[in-house]
Amino acid sequence: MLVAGTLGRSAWTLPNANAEFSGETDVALDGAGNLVITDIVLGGKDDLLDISISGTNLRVHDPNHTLVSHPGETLVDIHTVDVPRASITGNIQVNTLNGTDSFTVDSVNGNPIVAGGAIFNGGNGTDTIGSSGNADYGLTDTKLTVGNRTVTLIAVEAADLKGGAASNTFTVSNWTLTAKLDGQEGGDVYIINFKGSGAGSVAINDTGASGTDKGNLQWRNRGRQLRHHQGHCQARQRDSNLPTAISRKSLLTARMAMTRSRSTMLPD
Ligand SMILES: [Ca+2]
Ligand SMILES: [Ca+2]
Ligand SMILES: [Ca+2]
Repeated sequence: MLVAGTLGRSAWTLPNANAEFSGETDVALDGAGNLVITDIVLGGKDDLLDISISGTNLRVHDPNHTLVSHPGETLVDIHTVDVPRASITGNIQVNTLNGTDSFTVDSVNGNPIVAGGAIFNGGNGTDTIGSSGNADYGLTDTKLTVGNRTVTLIAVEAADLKGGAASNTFTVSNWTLTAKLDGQEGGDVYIINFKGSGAGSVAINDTGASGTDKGNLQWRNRGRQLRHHQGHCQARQRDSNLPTAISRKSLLTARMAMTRSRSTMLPD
């Protein structure tokens, strides 16, 4: 959209009128009952989207950008659109296009992913799938499961998964990208399956002060790295098919430390 006008003898233009007047991210139901969320800024922007349940609605939110609503939806404020969950009979499609984007599934009020699942297409740039709240999570290069619901990942390069106050299980398999896991409070379980080739990394940084966290690390190939830090332990194994003596010891230390209660973990 281009708006032009005159003021006295001068002409003025507002070249970014679309963003000024309409918003920067479109939130629309299509004819098939899919909820389609799209970056509509020319050239893209850095989206910081999250979805959650709000009563009978699915809430779409971006604290940094303005959203566009349509009839049947509620514009709560310029950063927040509510969509009746009953009207989302298909899936949720998130197309963030250009930019360093993130899309977070927030289960604070229950799992917001509809039965038809979601598709997060990050587009160009380094994009992150995120989570928060109580659920069990499964992560691969192409899919995040949140409880019994699925988010298909396309052109997504990183994951930043957080749990909630209860016990949460994180299972990472066939992962060649960059992931951060934080179960927060409660006794959380981390199951990391390092298999195949590739340069994937998983960092576990459990910030919860309660519960006994457990790690199950399966190391079957080269080129992988795992760290469990925040002052507890760190293990690396970058080399060959079998761990070296040093890295085997580190791995065992990591296993032992992660299965102990937090208060008895070894210092760095
Ligand atoms: Ca974007
Ligand atoms: Ca991308
Ligand atoms: Ca937890």
